[in-house]
Amino acid sequence: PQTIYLKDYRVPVFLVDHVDLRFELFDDGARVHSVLSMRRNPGSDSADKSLELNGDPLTTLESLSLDGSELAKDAFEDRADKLVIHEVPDSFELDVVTWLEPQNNTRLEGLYQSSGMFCTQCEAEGFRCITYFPDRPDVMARFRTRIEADKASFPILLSNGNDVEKGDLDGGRHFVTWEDPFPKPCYLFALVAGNLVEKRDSFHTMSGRDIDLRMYVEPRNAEKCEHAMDSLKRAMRWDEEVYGREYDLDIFMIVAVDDFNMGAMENKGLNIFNSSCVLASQETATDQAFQRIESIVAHEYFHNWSGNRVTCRDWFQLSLKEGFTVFRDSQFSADMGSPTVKRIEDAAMLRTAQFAEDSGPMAHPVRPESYMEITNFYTLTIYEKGCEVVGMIHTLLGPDMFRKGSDLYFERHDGQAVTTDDFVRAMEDASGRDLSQFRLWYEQAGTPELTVQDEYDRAAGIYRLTIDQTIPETPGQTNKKPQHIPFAIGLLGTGGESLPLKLGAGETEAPTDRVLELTEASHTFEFHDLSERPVPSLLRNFSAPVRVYYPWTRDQLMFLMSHDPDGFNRWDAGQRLAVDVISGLVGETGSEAVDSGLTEAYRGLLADESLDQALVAKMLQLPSEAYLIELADSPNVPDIHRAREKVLGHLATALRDDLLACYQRNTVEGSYEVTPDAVARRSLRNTALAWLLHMDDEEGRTLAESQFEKADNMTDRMGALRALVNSGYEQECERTLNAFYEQWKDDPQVVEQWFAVQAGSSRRGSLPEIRQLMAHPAFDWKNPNKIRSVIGVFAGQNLPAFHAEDGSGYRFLEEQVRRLDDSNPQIAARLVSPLTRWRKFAPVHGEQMKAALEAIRDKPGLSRDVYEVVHKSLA
Ligand code: DPP
Ligand code: ZN
Repeated sequence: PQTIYLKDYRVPVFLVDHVDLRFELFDDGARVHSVLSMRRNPGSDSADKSLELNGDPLTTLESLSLDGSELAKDAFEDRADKLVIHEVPDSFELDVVTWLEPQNNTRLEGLYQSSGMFCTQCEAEGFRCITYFPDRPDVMARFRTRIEADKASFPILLSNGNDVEKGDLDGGRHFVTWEDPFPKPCYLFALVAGNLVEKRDSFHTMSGRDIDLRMYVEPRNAEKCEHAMDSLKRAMRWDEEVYGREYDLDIFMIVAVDDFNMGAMENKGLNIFNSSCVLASQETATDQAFQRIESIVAHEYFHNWSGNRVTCRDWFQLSLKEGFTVFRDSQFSADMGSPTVKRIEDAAMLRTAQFAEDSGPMAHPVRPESYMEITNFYTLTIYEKGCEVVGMIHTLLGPDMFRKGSDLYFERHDGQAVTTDDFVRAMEDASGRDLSQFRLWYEQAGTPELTVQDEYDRAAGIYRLTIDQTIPETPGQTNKKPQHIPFAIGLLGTGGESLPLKLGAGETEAPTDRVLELTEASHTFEFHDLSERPVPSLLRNFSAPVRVYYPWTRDQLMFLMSHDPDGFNRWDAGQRLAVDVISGLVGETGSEAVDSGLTEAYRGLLADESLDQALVAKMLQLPSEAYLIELADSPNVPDIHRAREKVLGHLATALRDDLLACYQRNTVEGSYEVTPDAVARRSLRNTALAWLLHMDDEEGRTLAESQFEKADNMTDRMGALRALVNSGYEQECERTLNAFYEQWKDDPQVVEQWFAVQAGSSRRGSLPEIRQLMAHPAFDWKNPNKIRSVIGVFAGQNLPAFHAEDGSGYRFLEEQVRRLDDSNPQIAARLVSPLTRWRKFAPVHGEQMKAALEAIRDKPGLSRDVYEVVHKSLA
């Protein structure tokens, strides 16, 4: 496969002004008539007379005419993935007719069928599977789309924009025509045809327009739309208030489909969602799912401005829309719930998974320099690190200047396809700040490492912090330059009070919170007028996506856990303490004691009702195995698992009565609500239950069984089931799993949760048990959610089983990837990810992981998607 480079970017030679599409949908295929109004791009200096369009080997070209005349066979060349017309005038109309087989499209790119309905996924390069087209985001056109299908089977026919015409046709068929007045890249094109029910609502915009909101779902899901619709309305209001962005079309539609590679897609006016990211009811979705749905609905909606009105020039700029939009949805979620908890969740995910990506063979900058297959670059680096980069601009500029910058960005680039550099320039121009060094965040891969040293000069009353910055090497990048890092800090006195941060000797008024700006490889900051040695609170609110090394003592960490006014750092201190305690036990086989300081800190948390319970619920979660592995050098996963289990067992035993009291106290009265407080209470209860069952406590078992019976919501039902699954109560677990399945077997979203709770459990998810799940009638090789909930969860969460000493977990994944590579390469390439970091692990594991990668590499006919991941990992 070919590598594509950013440095090779050239403006398109031909532009498309208008696209007229006509889809004839049949049981055995679809015919697509496309009329393109094209002209030479005045901005291109190429004199090339030939026209190149992208295509796909699975699409059949039926006819091709230019300005009304059918092209002779020698006038063009139909290569598998490209159509070259040897000579075209400066302005012309091109008629293309293609034939596709959506019913056989298992890649789920382009036009395909999912549970009988037709739907599309065109980002990044799916439109070329539908018709021949200059499939690149800087070609923006107006689309008119007519869809024809059998009326009884496909009463609902949708595309982007407004429906302008509809009517009946012969043979029981009908049509609807849609027109989208906004020019857009073809990756935002969408079509849906199905037998769907419609849920309607409306939104009154800030300028007084009424927008028609519609959700389309399969009839069995009719009662699962309310939460998404409410979330949508909150997101629309929020974007008006916080960013001044109003919706632009008269209709906004959301469709739920079961078979979907991604979480959701922001097609103009017609967002398509993976069912699991949009459908919810109290009975079937957990609190976490409710929150995830709210944020994804908002994310896709926010793309209407950050992505659709202003789009990407090329796919190297993907983070332009994704980083910014994730930042926007994070702000939104923070505003809707608990900002501290949201920050903790985002940072935990980043530190666990993005840091891992950034130190592995697939590490790439937020704006990559090259790729083979762009779908491999929908990564945590593009999304989550990209979000952090935008967040740092927000921190450096402050909210008002940031808003000025975003206003300027939208105004200056409305209707254009632009670059991350254009975004930064708008921020600079609006604020007057120089972000030239800051741009390195887009160019350099790798997680910066900050080493912090301090000294206290009692006689002078000065406390000095020295911060050294280095950025590790990543594939293709060495000798990196220091980056511009906002480093938020505070200093605490022995009584826990916040001390003024006087950076100059004469400073009288000084804040107790400061954002230090690091720009050099080393900086020393002096804080004056301090009569005692302070405890530093570093990188408050996780102000930059970096690793911080400072020799905290356990006493300092316990102090910060209970005194730091920065909620994020309180949590972080607890995590660091737990990491320290668990790491100290890794590989030990004796009966080493668990630090009583940790036990007492947790006891304090469990008892203290004056604390924000949402924060307490987060603080009670021990660092995940994945995070512990990420932090370790040459980790031995089974050893880490045992050490963590040991600490968990110790805490659960020592705190038994506190856990029972916490469980009883946090009963949620009244009707089900997804408020931060109610979510926190359910989380505390379910954590207490999990810990009790972890040590097979009889009272805990009784509580779990009765909670399972009585639960009126999925959070509590799943909490009880999960606790039983991870306990030694095999019979009770079996009975509960069966009861759960019997009750919910007709609901795919719930069955996916049932798969995941087993596949992710180190007690229930042994390899033979995983194979049984895959043999279960509800498992479906064509459905990405099923693959993710069994194979993905096994390899990503059931870490001791995946990393079994005998290599069986690795060989299992190898087998599944090879199998999936033919039918759905995008999902196959994602599944490879846990193997890619083979160099990190102890050699006994690493060598076997490498062997699995080699076996995948040697599969005949390997897809480009998997090829890229495997070759880069082995390089
Ligand atoms: N649908 C994906 C997202 O919203 C890709 N754009 O992030
Ligand atoms: Zn997105």
